Amino acid sequence: MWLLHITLLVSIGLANCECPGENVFEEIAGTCYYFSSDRDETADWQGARTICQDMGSLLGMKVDLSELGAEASCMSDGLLMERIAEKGKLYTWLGGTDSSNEGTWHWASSGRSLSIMDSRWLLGDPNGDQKENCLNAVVIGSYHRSYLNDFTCGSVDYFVCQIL
Ligand SMILES: [Ca+2]
Ligand SMILES: [Ca+2]
Repeated sequence: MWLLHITLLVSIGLANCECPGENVFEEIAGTCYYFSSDRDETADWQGARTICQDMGSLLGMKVDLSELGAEASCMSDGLLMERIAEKGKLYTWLGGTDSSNEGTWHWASSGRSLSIMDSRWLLGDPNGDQKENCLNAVVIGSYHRSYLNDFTCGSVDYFVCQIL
């Protein structure tokens, strides 16, 4: 399914917009994101990473699952979490994991750490111990907000890629 989108992306090319492929990536405060929910595209965490990275290979750019807390995208972090909530999907993969060292979270692409004290975690999360080693954004409908949540890596869900 995503091959179709890549073809679209390449055929549109790097036109005059800041993010490559018109209507493929969405710019939020200067950072480019790809929301798979716009195309009803789902994958498990590793599969989602691969899709993001393959996009990057085709574009000659570094693309991976989205990360929060990078200096270059600090302006867009909060807006991204809001945008995920607006998209309305319950779960959206982000690029964090604690699979290599249970309880120690880091962003897979950059290697930067993600504190379990970060205020963006859902109250009580991370809570999955060895069973939940991948990071998603969970949308709590009654608050219209998204929060960080550790989740089963094999779950097939929407995801958001970022040009890093
Ligand atoms: Ca875990
Ligand atoms: Ca959890």
